[in-house]
Amino acid sequence: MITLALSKGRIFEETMPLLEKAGIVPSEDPEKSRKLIIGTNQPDVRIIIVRATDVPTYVQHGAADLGVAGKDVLIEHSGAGLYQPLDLNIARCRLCVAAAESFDYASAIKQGARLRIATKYVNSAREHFAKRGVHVDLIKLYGSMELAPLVGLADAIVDLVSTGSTLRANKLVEVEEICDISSRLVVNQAALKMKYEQLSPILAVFAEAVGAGT
Ligand code: PRT
Ligand code: MG
Repeated sequence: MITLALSKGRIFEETMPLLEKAGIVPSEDPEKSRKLIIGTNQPDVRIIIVRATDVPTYVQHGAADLGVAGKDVLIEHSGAGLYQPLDLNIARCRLCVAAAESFDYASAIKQGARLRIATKYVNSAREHFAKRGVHVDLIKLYGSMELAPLVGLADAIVDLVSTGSTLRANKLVEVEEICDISSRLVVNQAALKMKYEQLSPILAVFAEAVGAGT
């Protein structure tokens, strides 16, 4: 049995065309079903539905053989025991620093102010500001980061941006780009050895589909 860990929403949707190329078709739509284990047209392949941030954990411990996770999630997770053979180039966005339109971020930095930064991405944020030599107090949040500068919890946030409409709707502006983000295939290192016969054709189809060759 091969177990693939995916999160609902954009990762599931954007992984589907790749799975279809590998001849794998889920028997249910996770948006409509409440089932967390979904069978496929292949009796020895199943999909488990987990939170996006939990995908690396399931794969690391071998509860899933492979999965798809955002680079944002992988940077925050230790990545131990995970083989990351492919950038699937899906669920693309960028990790940014954003602040209220009314906050003069550039001057604050110039004056050497200590900034309060709210984010779910504490590792990425710590590394970014350390590189820039900016002193920050990091405030860990689990969602809706956009609210923090509006109610005085933080001076700025580190969050993912794709269209920019969430920032605009909350009168925030992007002040720095940290990095581009896309989702990667992650594979349990032990499973890759033990189940090589079953996994390698799937990996080959994925590689071909994203133009990485085989
Ligand atoms: O939503 P939930 O809390 O369940 O979990 P999640 O947010 O971790 O999962 P999900 O499915 O929303 O995101 C899974 C992966 O998709 C992330 O790990 C990213 O790698 C990738 N991705 C791509 C995004 C976005 N684009 C994105 N725009 N993840 C989140 N967003 C959010 C962003 O945080 C912000 O709140 O969308 C909002 C901004 O979008 P725009 O279009 O308004 O700029
Ligand atoms: Mg989300």
